[in-house]
Parts: sequence; structure tokens; C-alpha cells
Amino acid sequence: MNYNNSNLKTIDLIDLFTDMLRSRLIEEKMLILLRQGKISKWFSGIGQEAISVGVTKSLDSDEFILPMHRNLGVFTTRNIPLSKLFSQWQGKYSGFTKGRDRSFHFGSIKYNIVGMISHLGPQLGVADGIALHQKINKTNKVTAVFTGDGGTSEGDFHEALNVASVWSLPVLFCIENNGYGLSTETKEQYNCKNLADKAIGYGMESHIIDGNNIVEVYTKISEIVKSIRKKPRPVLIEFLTFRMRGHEEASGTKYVPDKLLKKWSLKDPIINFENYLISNEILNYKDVADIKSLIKEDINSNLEIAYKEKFPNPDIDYEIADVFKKFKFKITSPNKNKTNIRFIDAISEGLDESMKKYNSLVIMGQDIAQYGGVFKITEGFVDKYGKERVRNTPICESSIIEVAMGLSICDTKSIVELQFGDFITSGFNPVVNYLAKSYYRWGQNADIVLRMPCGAGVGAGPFHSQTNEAWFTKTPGLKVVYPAFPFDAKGLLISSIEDPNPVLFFEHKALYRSIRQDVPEGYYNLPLGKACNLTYGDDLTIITYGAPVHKALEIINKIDTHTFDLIDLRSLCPLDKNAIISSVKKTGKAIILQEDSMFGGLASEISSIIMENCFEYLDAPVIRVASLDTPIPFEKGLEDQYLPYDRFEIELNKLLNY
Ligand SMILES: Cc1ncc(C[n+]2csc(CCOP(=O)(O)OP(=O)(O)O)c2C)c(N)n1
Repeated sequence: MNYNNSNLKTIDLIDLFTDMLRSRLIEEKMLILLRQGKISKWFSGIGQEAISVGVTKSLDSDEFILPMHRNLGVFTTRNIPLSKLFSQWQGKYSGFTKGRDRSFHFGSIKYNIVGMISHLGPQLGVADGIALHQKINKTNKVTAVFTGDGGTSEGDFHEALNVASVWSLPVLFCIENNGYGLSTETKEQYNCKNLADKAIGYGMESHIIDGNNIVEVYTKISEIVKSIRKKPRPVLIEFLTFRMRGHEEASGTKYVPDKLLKKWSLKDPIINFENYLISNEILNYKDVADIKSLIKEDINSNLEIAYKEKFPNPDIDYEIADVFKKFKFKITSPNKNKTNIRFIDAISEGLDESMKKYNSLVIMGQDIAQYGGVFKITEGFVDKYGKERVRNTPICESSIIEVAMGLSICDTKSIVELQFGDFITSGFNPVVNYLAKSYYRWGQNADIVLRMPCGAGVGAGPFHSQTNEAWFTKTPGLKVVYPAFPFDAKGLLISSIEDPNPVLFFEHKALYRSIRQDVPEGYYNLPLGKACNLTYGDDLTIITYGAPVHKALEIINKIDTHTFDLIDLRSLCPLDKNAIISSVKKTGKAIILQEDSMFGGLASEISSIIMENCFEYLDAPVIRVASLDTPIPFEKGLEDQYLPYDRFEIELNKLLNY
């Protein structure tokens, strides 16, 4: 291996060596502990240390790095206390995740490290978000993010590279091409000569670097990083290396030809560098032995500390209280001046007021800038707030939601407009796995609002009509808001933006231009999780939300023989259980109306809540009325049949007469 072309100082060379060695010796120790059952899984980075160490050393300590499962060297080179790392792997409370997640699945803002989620690719888009924050704030900082060769086949990789290139984001994308993705060799993973060539398609610069040569990694990456700081842009690096152990320890390396392992063992990044340092009299054998014994002592003493740390004390209330970032809601009362506006204008005003209040708030979405979005909700915003804050995005929902996560890591609020709520499917993974779980896992909140234009009744067919709130109410860690009136839409949208947790904000398209109300001017908010009684009565409770609220009102307005509690839930998570329970205890009868198809929808959940809490007060079975369990048809007659309203009127009358 050629180390001779380096102009590095002796001290730097020794530092690089020591950092690689620390990572190797920790791993060797962990492999022993793994066999003793003292830690859970282990993903080995043995043979790949030069990449983690070289990249980390090239960055300033306040520049973010997003490592993967084989990048122990990133953590140790950033000098994370070893006792805390060891506690993390043992599931101790004092680790980075209070025992809630294992191995390298955590981040630490203090050390500017954001760990992976198991799904591999999402962090590439998160790096874009961090870099976007750096670029908007002209900090001249670089963000480095890692992926394996296997991970480059994921959509997240392609979306993240594309967004970074279109927006000229200062991201160093690092591929560690180590020959295998689990057991599958690279020729079954991709079909191009070099992974670095993928950059060409995105209009991006790329380099291939010998990932086993610490001097090459450090000097080349340092140069590239300096140039990115001067001229912000993404650069793709393909590091050539090899995975010397199994995917994880239990899976072995039987499928790896011996000759490959032999060939790459001759390229070991640490042994080769040690030989170089000794033969060039930079270190002698005793120096190396001393460095090793100091590191080993450090490992052992930190392990002793970690062993003494406590496991988390299982406590249901504590766990549940830690799913969302705590936030003290402070009411801002509405202005007395009111204007009669449409539902759609209320959304627009809520956004506008929030853009004024938070001067770093960013809105992202397809066609939302000059064009104003397909529903024209952000019309004029780009002229008022500029292109940095009102961003047209490429068509890549996953990546943009990940970008929003990256912004949140940098304490920046953002709103993502899904062009239609249906298209959230293309960004489903980051929502349910990243945004929802991040705070619980390692205390990093996702300060994001996803705006979801949704709903049927407009003849838009199966892919532009869904109301898919139940996919998200099922997932702990997400808040779900679903207003039915302009006043609520504006106040609740403002509150959703104030809330530091991820909120899915459903806007029923059929209400956009059909529902008007006198709405206060200026900024006001409304608490999330509070239902609203639209009518009061004694005979029956109707529970609903969104567009069906208006249908229910229409239907009960025709009935003058009975009185109803009509509850508009307004927010589904948190759900105002008390409003439901106290009303049903009073009326003794409940009917739940939802636009979503029946099976597994919110009505089923509410029905169970009523059964469990009001059984002795019920005078009749709880009735759910919902759309058919089919996709949403386009033709009007079929769509009307799909929707629940005719059935609702029949069921309501049956229940009244029960
Ligand atoms: C979306 C997803 N699919 C599959 C897996 C299972 N899995 C975990 S790591 C891995 C291989 C990753 O290979 P590569 O990206 O090359 O990284 P390496 O492990 O080689 O460092 C697989 C298939 C996963 N974690 N996430």
C-alpha cells in the first residue's frame, strides 16, 4: 500500500493509526462479549476502519456525520465516551436510547452524529435536510452520510442524490463498497462498472478511493471537503473495501470465497499502516504495544463503568409519556375581526401566519412555488418569503420527508405539502419509521407538518380520493389532525406547526371551496386533541370528523323528532376520548360515521372505546357506518354507492327506533 505521497505531520499519522486501532480493539472485545451473551447483535467493520476514521478526521467536529452499522470508527473518532457506548449496546438506561433501541441506532446532537434506522437508505435524505439547513444559513459546513453498496439500490439513495444535486446541497455521500450486501455479492446488486458512475446520471461529481488506505482516504476527503465548503455541492465517493466478517456475527462468511478473504486480508488497513509507521521509524514496536495497552485499559475501565449501570426500569406511564416531545401549549386567542372565507383560504392563512411567526419555517412540495400548488394554497408565497423557504421539490416524497427530518435535527420547522394525500405511500417509510419513532428512540423530535389533501366525492378515482388517516393513527409517535371547518382548519394548522412533533394534517378537498365561515384575522391557535360538540341532544351521539361532519349535520337538520350530540373529533391523535365517553353515557346510543372504508378504520377503534367504557350505559349496539371495503371508484353512481351517506341515514333511523 502506498502511503508515501503524504505531506501529513507525524502527529497526524499517529492519530490516524490510534483511532483505527481503537475501533479495531473495541470490536475485538465486543466479539468476545457477544459470544458470552453480554451484548446483542454485532455488525463488524473490521477491515473498513480507514473509511470511518479518515472521513471523520477530515470533517470539523461541528459538521454532521450520519454513519451506518459498520462505522464504529465514526463514533470513537468523535470521542463519544466509551462507557456510554458500551451502556448503549447492553441496553442500559444510560446508553443513548434508554434501552429502547440497539447497536448503532441512535444519534447524539452533542457529537453531531445522527445514527441510522434499520431501513438503511432514509438517512441519505436526512443528510440532505441537514445540508439544506447549512446551505440556507450559509454556514459553509459539509454533511457526510454513509451507505453500503447494497443500500444504493434503494429508492432513498437515488432520491437523495437527485435532490442534493438539484438543490446543490453540501453533502458528501460515502458508499462503502465492501463486496456484499448480507450474502448477495455486488454483481447481483447492481449492473454497472462502478457505483461512482451513478453520479453522472444526477449531474454530480464522484471519486473512487481506496478505502483501505487511511492516508489516501484522509488526504483526498480533506481536499474534497474543503472544496465543498467553498462551493456547496454534493459529491459521491465510492470507497473500495471488503467486509472481512459475516454480515452480522451469527451469519458467518461461508459464501465468501477463501481467495477473496485472503486477498483482502493482505490489504488490512491497520496492519499495513502499522508496518509503514514502523518501517519509516515513525513508531517502534514498543510504541505500538504501548498504544495498544493504553486503549485496552481504557476499554476495560469503561466496560466496568457500563456493567455497573442500571437497566431501564419498566414503567408503562414513563414509556408512554416519552413518545412525544413535551410541549407546553399556550393559547393565542383569536382576533375579534373576522372575514368570511373558504376552507382553502383558512389553510392558506394558517400557513401565512406561521411563515410570519417563524422566520426559518420552510414549506416544501411539488409545484408549490411560482405555481402556488395544485390547489393554489401557497399562491404568492414565493414572492413574499423567497425561494429558499418556499421550495418546489422534485417528485420524491420519501426524500423530501427525510429532508424535513434533517431540518428538524437542525431545529428548523418545516411543512411538506403532499400534492395529494394518496401520494404519502411514496414516502411512507420515513413517516412511520423515522418521524414517528425518532423521539422515543433517542430524543430527537421531528418538528414537521405533513399536509394531506384527501378525500372522495369529487370523482377523482382510486388514487386521488383516499382518506388514509387510519394508516397513521395506528402508528405511535404521530399526531393526526382532521378539521371540518375553516375556523378549526386555521387554528389547528397553526397549532400543528407550533407543536414540535410530527403531525399529519388532513384537508378534505371537497371542503376546500364549498365550506365558508367567519374566521378571525391574524394568528390564533386551538388545542390539539379536543373534540367539538356541534349540536347537543339526549337521544343519540353521532361521532364523526372531516367531510362527513357536514353530511351528518345535513341529515340531522331534517329530523325534528329527536335531539343529538354531534361530535366533530377534529383531531384523531390525540383523541378526545372523554368527549366521546361522557356523551355516550348521557345518550345511551352511539353511531360513528367515517369516510374511510370500514375494516380497521377509526370507527372500529372508537366503537371499542365505547364498548369498554360505556357498556352499562348503552341502550343499543354501537353502529359504525363507513365506505365500502373496495378501492374508491371514479364514476359518480359508483362513488356515491361507495360513500357511506345513504347507509348512514338508514342506520341512524334504525338506531333511533331501536
Ligand atoms: C429496507 C431493508 N431491507 C432489508 C434489510 C436487511 N438488511 C440489513 S443490512 C442488509 C445488507 C446491506 O448491505 P450494504 O448496504 O451493502 O451494507 P453492508 O452491510 O455490506 O455494510 C440487509 C439486506 C434492511 N435492514 N432494510
